[in-house]
Amino acid sequence: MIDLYTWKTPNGRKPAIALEELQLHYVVHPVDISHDEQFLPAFVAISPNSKIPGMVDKENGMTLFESGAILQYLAEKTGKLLPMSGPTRYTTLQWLNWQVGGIGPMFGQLGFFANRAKERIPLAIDRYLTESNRLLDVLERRLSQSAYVGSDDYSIADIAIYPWVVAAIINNPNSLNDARARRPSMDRWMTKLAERPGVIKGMNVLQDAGAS
Ligand SMILES: N[C@@H](CCC(=O)N[C@@H](CS)C(=O)NCC(=O)O)C(=O)O
Repeated sequence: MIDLYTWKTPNGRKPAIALEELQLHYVVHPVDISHDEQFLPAFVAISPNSKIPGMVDKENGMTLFESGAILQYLAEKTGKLLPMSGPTRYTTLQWLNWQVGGIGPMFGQLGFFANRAKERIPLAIDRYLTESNRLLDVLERRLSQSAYVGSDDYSIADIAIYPWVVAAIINNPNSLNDARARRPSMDRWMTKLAERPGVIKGMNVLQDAGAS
């Protein structure tokens, strides 16, 4: 049994999708970051950086934070969604890390400066919008050469990237309104992922919990 500590954000949906895809038994514990629950001592004991998601594997006591590490752990626990050796393993991990180091922070800053900041700072919005579009172009090029992001097989790299792309397009309807139309390979990939039962369930994690 796995305890997943999460909230309904792109990073929070990633492990929920993986747990659904891998058909592992898990219990979701909401950490409402809109009410600062990420700073509660019980959660900080699991995630010392006070960010969701966090995870405890009750089978062996393994405690983890950082969504990329959680995805890799779940894949290695089951031997699925990540090759255990060979070049494709490292290509997949490379794209997983690209999401954690690039897409996540850049799309996150775009979301803040374009949608949530009290002050409108055009320079910041322009910087993060330009970088977000550049990252989407990198994704489009990759998906024009490969069925999925890590390789021709669905993997934890797809699971990491998809919730962020969905959120960026929904949250920036004016600036990214033609993001999919301009990127046919990414559009094809998004359509395929959106049909997966595990993706549907994971994307809806905590959907009925209070406001975010
Ligand atoms: N690199 C981390 C990022 C986690 C992260 O930024 N989580 C956000 C939600 S998407 C969070 O907990 N924010 C609360 C805060 O910043 O106080 C990961 O991939 O797990």
